[in-house]
Amino acid sequence: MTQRDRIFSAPIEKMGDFTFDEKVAEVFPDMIQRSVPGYSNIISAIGMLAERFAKPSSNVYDLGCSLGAATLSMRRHINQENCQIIAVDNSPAMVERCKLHINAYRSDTPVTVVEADIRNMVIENASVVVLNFTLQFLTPDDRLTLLERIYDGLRPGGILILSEKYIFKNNEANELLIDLHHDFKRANGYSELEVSQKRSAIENVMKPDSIDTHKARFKSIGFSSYEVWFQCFNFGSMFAIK
Ligand code: GEK
Repeated sequence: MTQRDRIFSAPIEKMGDFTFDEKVAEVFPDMIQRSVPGYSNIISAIGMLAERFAKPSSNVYDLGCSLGAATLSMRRHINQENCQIIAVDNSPAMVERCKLHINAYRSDTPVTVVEADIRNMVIENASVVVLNFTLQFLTPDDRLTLLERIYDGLRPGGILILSEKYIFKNNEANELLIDLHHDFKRANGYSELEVSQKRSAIENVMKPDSIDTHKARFKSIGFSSYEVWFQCFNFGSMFAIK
């Protein structure tokens, strides 16, 4: 049983920037499920995409793995000789719990959980790379550098799955999609105070890109095909194939 997220339920006097600490890790499955529209659909589809794209004797990366939801979904679907999953997060609280989740079951596809900054990870011989709502926490310069390194580490035909929160250039559309996201959170039991306090806390650590920015960056890096395969309100997921 996972604990309910009540992190922003009481008034907070001085809003600190959001961090992935012990308190967040403890309630994370509840938090992400109630905050990210389409999260479970995306996790399931990541498993399906990994099943298609994972190759024998290759590496599969889950960058910013949190508690390992995408890794577990991929592990259930991948059936390739000598294919291993490397799950990475720089939050000690997340990594500690992720290891417990992964080690709860055995499987033919080995998983290594690494506590590291994804900006310093060596990415090589990759058939699948997942960035499920992680890239958005890096600075714009770091986003480009990491995506270039992922491209270099992917085998030809390999896939990057990139899920993000988006911003939209048209102001009216942008505001509507943000409002719909907040309605979604209220419908999932978050109060007005929780919605507004989380918004203030996250605004300083997360500057989303537009879908056009993502596509232009994929193009400039050299990916041969890329497209949005899922969108719900201002959240979605894209693939980019080398
Ligand atoms: C899921 N993918 O459930 N290096 C390593 N990890 C990082 C870094 C970094 N530089 N920056 C942030 N993180 C998961 C959900 S959550 C998304 C991903 C969210 C980690 C951070 O510690 C956190 O665990 C994760 O990226 C983002 O499919 O909370 O909105």
